Amino acid sequence: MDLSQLQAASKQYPKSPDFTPSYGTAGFRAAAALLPSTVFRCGALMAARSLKTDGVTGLVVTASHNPEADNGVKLVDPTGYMLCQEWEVYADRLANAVDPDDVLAELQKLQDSECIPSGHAEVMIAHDTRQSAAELVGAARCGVEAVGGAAVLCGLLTTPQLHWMVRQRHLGLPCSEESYFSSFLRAYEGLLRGHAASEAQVLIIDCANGVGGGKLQQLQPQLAQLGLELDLRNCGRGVLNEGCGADFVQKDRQLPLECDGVGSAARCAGLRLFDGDKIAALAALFIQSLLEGLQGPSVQIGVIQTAYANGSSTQYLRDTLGCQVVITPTGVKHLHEEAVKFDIGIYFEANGHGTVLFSPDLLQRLRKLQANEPAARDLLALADLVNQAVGDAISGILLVEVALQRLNMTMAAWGSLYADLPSRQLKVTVEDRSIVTTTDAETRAMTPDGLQESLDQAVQRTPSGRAFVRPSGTEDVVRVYAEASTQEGADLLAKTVARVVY
Ligand code: 16G
Repeated sequence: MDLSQLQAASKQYPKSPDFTPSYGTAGFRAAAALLPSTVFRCGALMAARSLKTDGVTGLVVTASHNPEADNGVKLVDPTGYMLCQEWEVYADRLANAVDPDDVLAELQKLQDSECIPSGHAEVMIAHDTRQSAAELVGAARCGVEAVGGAAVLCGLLTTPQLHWMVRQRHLGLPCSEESYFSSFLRAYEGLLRGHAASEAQVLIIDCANGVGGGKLQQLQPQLAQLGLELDLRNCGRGVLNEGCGADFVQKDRQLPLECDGVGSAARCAGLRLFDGDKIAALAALFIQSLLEGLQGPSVQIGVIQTAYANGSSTQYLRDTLGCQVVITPTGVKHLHEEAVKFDIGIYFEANGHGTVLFSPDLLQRLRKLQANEPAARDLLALADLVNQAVGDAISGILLVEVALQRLNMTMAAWGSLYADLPSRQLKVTVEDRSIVTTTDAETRAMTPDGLQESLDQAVQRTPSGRAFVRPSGTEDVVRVYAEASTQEGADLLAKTVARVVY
């Protein structure tokens, strides 16, 4: 790695002295104005990672569901997965280096401890629709180039699109946006051939005024030809994530803007919440139905959830479907890590983040069988339909469509696979969220002293009660989750726990 230009370039992106960025659930997030130094350094880091792995890495400038004024950066390994967790420590150290000398010293340390070879580094960079994107993409590019790497500017993309493209590069497969769309469409069409509903399906989608809206517009005509009409709301006129978006709908349990007057027969996210847990249940049911047609040894399905998963969904998956269920801490990286241990790993957080992963061994077996077994063909198409790099809302929508049509299932039938236990989420603003630490996949609080005991007492008083607290990884708050046999019980439990935290 050529570090000769680093200090000079780093001077253009000074870190404000009070800013102590921390690598959170999925990268760095903060008020956009604070981030140029962080993003510059992440550019340099991902160039180093590219050299270390001899592969192309990725970087996305986005703060997902945060407000427009925030921004952030997500880092992608050459496999298309998130940056490996061992390197998060380097990201933290670099982001907190006080000045250009310190940045150089940190990168030198990294170079030595990881034995970074010299060679050609390449980093693919994308961004969402936030106004601060241009400046931060410039900082990322400068960071890559400051250590002699090449930045490939991929423009406006969803995060999962960039993950997918990086993975395709790694596999030596076509990696353009066009191939992203065409591969999903091909798989979608294949799975519904001979099984499609007789009438066109209309789907209302809340695009949260973000990057996904434009992408769905690009898919709209081809999907309409395949019998799926997208009716896009919050598609760019309003403010990003304000009164809309999955996070808003799931946490606040409110209909998003532009969705008033949607008839109760219409299907859209928001009228009745079909959350990540419901998607996991549907995916597991659908996959089990496909596996019935497959000859040979049984296929191990694992469903990975977090503590936010509704208790009824876990019970349904375990007891009714007989799936193995694993609970991990919040954040896709944790679920993903467990999902790869199964032949088919289904992971969805309650907030909808998630995907279905097929193991390389299973894919190989399916490829051998596909000439004679329609079930193998279907499962292979499913692996193409569902983004294998990372959770992807666009691909998730298509998965749900296919599953409902293939299972011949109405929304009502899907909704009543199991009845959710009433739940409530609250967030508590505290001076320092890091005083709350947790264990057992975030289900128990370790600190501050006495918190877990008070929580246990409140839970014991609540029929079918369950509650936990955790520090958010994306906002300066502590989150509270409670569930109970009645809504009043869940509300009361959440309030009681919030008071204890406060
Ligand atoms: C990020 C994570 C998501 C997690 C959420 C939790 C990714 C791609 N995204 O959006 O998995 O559920 O943060 O946010 O990993 P919180 O820590 O603020 O509750």
